[in-house]
Parts: sequence; C-alpha cells; structure tokens
Amino acid sequence: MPHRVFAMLYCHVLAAKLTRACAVPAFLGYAYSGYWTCGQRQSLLCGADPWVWKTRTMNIPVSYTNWVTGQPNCQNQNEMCLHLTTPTYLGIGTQWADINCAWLLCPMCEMSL
Ligand SMILES: [Ca+2]
Repeated sequence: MPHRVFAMLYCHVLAAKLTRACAVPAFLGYAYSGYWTCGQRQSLLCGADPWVWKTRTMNIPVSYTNWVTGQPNCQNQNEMCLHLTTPTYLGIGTQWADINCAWLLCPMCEMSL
C-alpha cells in the first residue's frame, strides 16, 4: 500500500486516474483503513483552504461532499489528503475523511472505457 503520491503514480502506470468517488463500491471490498482518492487541500494548508481533485494537470474544485461527521478536522495540522473510509475504519460506512498524505492506503483507480 503506497502513500498518496505513489498511489497517483500507480494509477498513472495503469493508464488510469486516482478516483474522485464519493463512496467505495461494495465490489471492491473494504481495505482496512480505506482508499486513496485524488482529493486534497488546494494549497496543502489547513483552515479555509478549498478542497480540489488533484490531477496531473489541474485542480478541479470539489463540488459535492460526503464527509464523516466531524471531518475534515486537520488533526495535528497535517491532514491534507482526502481518503475514502470503510466500515472497518471508525465503524462507519464509506465516506470521506482528511488524513496525513503519508498514510499507507490502497489506491482506488478509475479509467474511462
Ligand atoms: Ca481527519
């Protein structure tokens, strides 16, 4: 399981992109701590920094949300990346939470068919 930067590269090697999904499709199964998305704080700053979907070439504003209650909280002032939670994480469903980009999570890649 890679941290977020390598998750993006992993998807790129597969000719895919790190997901912009709002939930984890059940058919993927639920990795323990969740999955990486391409969501991040635009300037990698806490506070009012807007969330964007980061691609290799652009920042796309996040136009919908699916945050876990109490998230994003920028705990320890170093949670700049958006990940998809799973039912085994915090005992909740598949929603969003901000975490440190150095966490090791499975990438969830998506591609156009
Ligand atoms: Ca958090």
